[in-house]
Amino acid sequence: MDLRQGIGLRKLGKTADEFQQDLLSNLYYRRGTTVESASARDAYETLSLTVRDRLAERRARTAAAHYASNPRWVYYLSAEYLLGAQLEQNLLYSGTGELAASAVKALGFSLEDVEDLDVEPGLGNGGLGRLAACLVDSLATRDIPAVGYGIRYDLGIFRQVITENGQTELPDDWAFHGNPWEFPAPDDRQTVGFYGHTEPVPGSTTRKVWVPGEIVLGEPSHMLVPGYGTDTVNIVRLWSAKASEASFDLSRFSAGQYAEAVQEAVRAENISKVLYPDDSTELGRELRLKQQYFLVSCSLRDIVRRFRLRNENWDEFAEKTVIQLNDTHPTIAIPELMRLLVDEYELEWDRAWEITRKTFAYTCHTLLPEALETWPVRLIEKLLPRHLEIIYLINMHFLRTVGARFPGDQERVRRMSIIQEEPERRVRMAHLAVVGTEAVNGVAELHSKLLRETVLDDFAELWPAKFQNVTNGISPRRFIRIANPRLSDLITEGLGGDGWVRDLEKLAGLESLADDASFRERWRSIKRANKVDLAAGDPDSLTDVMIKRFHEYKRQQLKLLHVVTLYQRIRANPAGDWVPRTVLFAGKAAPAYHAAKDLIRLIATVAATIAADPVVSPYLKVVFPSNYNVTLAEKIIPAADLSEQISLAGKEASGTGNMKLALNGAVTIGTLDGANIEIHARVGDDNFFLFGLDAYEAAQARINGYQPRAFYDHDEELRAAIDALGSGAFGEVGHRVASALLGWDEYLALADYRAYVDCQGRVEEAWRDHDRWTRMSILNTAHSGFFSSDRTVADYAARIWRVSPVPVPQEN
Ligand code: GPU
Repeated sequence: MDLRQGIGLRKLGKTADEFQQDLLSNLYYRRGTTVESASARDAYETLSLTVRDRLAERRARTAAAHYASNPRWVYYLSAEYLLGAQLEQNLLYSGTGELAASAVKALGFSLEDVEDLDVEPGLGNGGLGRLAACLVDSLATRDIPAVGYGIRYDLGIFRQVITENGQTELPDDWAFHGNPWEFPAPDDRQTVGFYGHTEPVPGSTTRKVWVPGEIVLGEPSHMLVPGYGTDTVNIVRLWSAKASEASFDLSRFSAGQYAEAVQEAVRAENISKVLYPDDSTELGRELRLKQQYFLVSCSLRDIVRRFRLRNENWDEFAEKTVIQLNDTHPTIAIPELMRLLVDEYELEWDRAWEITRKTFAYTCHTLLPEALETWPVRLIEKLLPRHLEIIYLINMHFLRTVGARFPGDQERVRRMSIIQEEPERRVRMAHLAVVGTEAVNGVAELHSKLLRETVLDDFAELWPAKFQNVTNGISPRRFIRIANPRLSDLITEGLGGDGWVRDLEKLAGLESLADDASFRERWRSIKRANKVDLAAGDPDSLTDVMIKRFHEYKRQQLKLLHVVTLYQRIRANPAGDWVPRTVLFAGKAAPAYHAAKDLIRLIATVAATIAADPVVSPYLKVVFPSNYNVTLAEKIIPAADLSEQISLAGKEASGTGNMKLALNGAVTIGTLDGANIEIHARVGDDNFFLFGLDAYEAAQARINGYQPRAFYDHDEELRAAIDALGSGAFGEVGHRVASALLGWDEYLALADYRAYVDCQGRVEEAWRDHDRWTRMSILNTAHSGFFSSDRTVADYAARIWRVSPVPVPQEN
């Protein structure tokens, strides 16, 4: 048989018998056990391998098709991926759900037992990491040749336990039992240098030799990323740090110095030991910079290796390659590619710069000044001495351009420089990312506009064409088809087919069904059944959810003030006609973010107080499930009635939870922030509860000397709520939160309190009218089509990446 003809593989069977046969083969040959002694974990591992084999066959055809067409590739560089649980996804994407259920049953287990053992790899913090996962899903679904590069952290985002004392953090050893979804690829191992010094190259003015002081190995493994409704299977390639053999000190070990013997190896392997659990705040730690360079160095060498499989001429590199930087975390890739091209491949500086600039594109995910990464010059100098020299050269050329365009404007040069001088010299990674790329985008319309008008205004003036918007999106597969099977089935029935799962704009067809009373009734009972499954509270109560990372700008404190106000109103009038509500908070706080952790603790305490109050508890319940992650989100979102998106306008770059909730028929109460604006524009005023300051008013309020006390003084209910929190009944934590609000209130919670609480009154009015609410719910889903990450990827492909699909033939 000629292996170069096609992929040389037999197709795996599609019948129940064939599937079961394959499962048995895997049980005996790969798991090494028997039917009689198979545990639930054996069943899980074996099923996973059986499903994986089906994707691997498609992967082989995909790779063959990509190799044959030598296409332009998208490489997505991201420090974070929140891929979610894999088994259920891969059953759906391989169309083997029913085969799997019966095969597993024959082994004596249910599919649910087995799915419970599937642990999600928590290799990210929040929205940014989940966005990366949605984009790679949609890249595969759109048949775009792509690889996602990331770090295989041994420990993912911490496991959170909520008690009345607030949040505690436990390590997340996600791959403790192994991970059946990944393929190690030790042959593609890379060598990464750190520290050391540079030496001149005789006869060259631009080239240098970098002599690193430490060497670490990067070992890749990949996970399969199947497209939905297509044969494409792409990969994410994750790097683990490995110590070289030489770093184990055998003589020390023999002398009984066990700790010292492994010390160097431990230090090397610590690079991929743990995900930094901070979300959108800059963290100035040497190990974090090491992680960033580790990811970049391994990935760029891999990209170059792949390029050279089919190409020789460097002039084609930027035509065959686009590298998307997911925020600034991988921005050191810009000087690293320059270093490879100039020092190692001996290209002229100008030619190397031309290639580099054309290769990269940068997505910015924030407006918060504290989230814009900068690194101390002396740290980069120590860790990456050659990169600092290259950054200086890039900056010199860049500032010449600025000087030529704006002669004599020294102030502008100072503002735009890649190097910040005061109070200490630091490298501004966002500036480096803008200078070294072909395109820069924000993640929602308002965000992209504010980037151009504020944070990056000088750059937008210099290079207006470089700045774009690509509004975020979410995978309809994971966030409705998998998460909400009941609603998905009803939609499929209502629309007469399941084409909407690949073409989400088709949901618009639900609009007319909103007027159909029996359809509304079914919609409503599905929402109720999802609430019963979630078991968070009375399924007939208004399920009001705020699920996202804890951050002051997102304003969980504003939601808490509302809860306290409801509590006080009910206490004052127990016989009132109250709308029963279940308020669900979920989310993690960065372990060192004390204000956010205070808030979690305060919410937990308030929840307990309400639960213990016989007068209030029939109407108001506050729940705070532990450990919010993708898996938990998939359970909460289908059960939500009301979606809280109440960040201070101008602070949330986009938000993506807002899209997931609207897609599942939750109605949003929200500010004019991030993608809320685009949701509001599509669902319309009647189907969205809008309140609060807009971004310009919020910025203006600060400038005009905002006084939180004035709001406290003039609003009796607000005063009562804050006084209750600060009264001592909730301890020191209540005190701290209350006085932070009264003293400074960075995110204007008090300014928006009255508008918010009154808006919640309109929510209750709408809720009392079941028909009206259900109509709103259906129309939210109907108008969510735009928020598919398939559309996001199509936007990037057309306007930033300029790539086309490469379909994978069904047979080889
Ligand atoms: N985001 Br910067 C993160 O999750 N982590 C970060 O470090 C930074 C941004 C979020 C934004 O806060 C959110 O608004 C956005 O929807 C998401 O990235 C994806 O773009």
